[in-house]
Amino acid sequence: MTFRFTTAGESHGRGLVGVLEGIPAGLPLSAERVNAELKRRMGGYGRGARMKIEADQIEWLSGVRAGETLGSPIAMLVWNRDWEHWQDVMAPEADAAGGGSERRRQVTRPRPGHADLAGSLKYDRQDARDILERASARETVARVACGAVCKVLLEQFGVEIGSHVVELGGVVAKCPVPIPQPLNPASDASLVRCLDAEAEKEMIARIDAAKATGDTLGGVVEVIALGLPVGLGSHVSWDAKLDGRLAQALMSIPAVKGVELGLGFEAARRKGSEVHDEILPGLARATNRAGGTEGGMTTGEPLVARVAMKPISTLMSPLRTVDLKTGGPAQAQSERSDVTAVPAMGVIAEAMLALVLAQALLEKFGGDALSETRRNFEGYLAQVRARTPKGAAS
Ligand code: EPS
Repeated sequence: MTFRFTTAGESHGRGLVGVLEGIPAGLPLSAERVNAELKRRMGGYGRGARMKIEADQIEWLSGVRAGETLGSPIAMLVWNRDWEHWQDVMAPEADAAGGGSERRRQVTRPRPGHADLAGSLKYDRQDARDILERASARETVARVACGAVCKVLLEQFGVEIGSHVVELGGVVAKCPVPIPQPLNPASDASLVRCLDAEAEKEMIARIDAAKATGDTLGGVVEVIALGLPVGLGSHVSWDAKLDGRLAQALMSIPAVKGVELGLGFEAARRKGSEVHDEILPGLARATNRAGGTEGGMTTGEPLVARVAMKPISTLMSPLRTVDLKTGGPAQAQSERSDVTAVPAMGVIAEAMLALVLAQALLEKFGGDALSETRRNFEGYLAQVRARTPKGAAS
């Protein structure tokens, strides 16, 4: 079965839909589990008023029966509570109050950094709302729902995914060594999902200061997957390489401008002897500077990615722009928004990591039913174990 997922929905439309195909039959699944991830996405200090309106929860539309997947497409719907206030503006019918020349809440002063300008020109729209409604990070609700299902699948194979904020508004956190396990209960306990209490205080102070001046802040999140088997992904073709697929998935998160695996850019500054992870008896590694992939395949070490998010482009003290209606200089439109969404981006990055890893796992082990996937997985692990040199620690 081909693995694929897609989302539909506008930020202030009726709701968001996620469709996920290729998950084997027999995976135990509950709405509670998916909703717990949606709740995590809504959190974080620096979020705006919208998160007070919403209470994101899925309704199953298909693919699950009596608490187990059927192997058919899994469709999930999340209603937008805020839609109630936008019904006329977002109505699909041409004669609705928000339609035609009477359109309300039009956006003609594109925000630098948002999809407003390029989208309006490309799609030939006079009202940038036709672009921003879909470009909004609200779409990530549906990604997180699909990612939550993938997390449940991965857990069946001993894989656990977590994240924490390592930088926000220029404040760099000291990362505890070792990172706490499990990771998410520790990071979720912090208002900014940061494991360094001193840095957390400073991050919160900077968010307050940015809010006071109508500004926004970016940051960096570290996302980690533990328990992966060696050999997911492949070296054989460019589009099979797991590192490339991870980078694409993580870069597709709104406002993300950079992705590093392991040492990332730092690896380019060091000598080879200070970069590569020596192989020890039992095929263990002395270090994990690679961040869990070599040659486009998992090494069996923790997968460690760092994801950099730019500050949100809706500024309450707006930047210069041009009014597309008049062609004259103007101040960019100010829509209600967040001061920062870096803590939430970590949850979204976990979902994207889970989607890519679940796809790679199912590519390798196949199976229409979970029992079949598991048999194939265990057979492969036995094969790898048999290759571990005799007498070595495993
Ligand atoms: C978001 C919902 C949005 C924004 C944010 C993310 O709600 P609203 O536009 O109604 O305030 O809070 O969207 C953006 C940052 C953006 O650039 O569009 C959400 O559910 O995550």
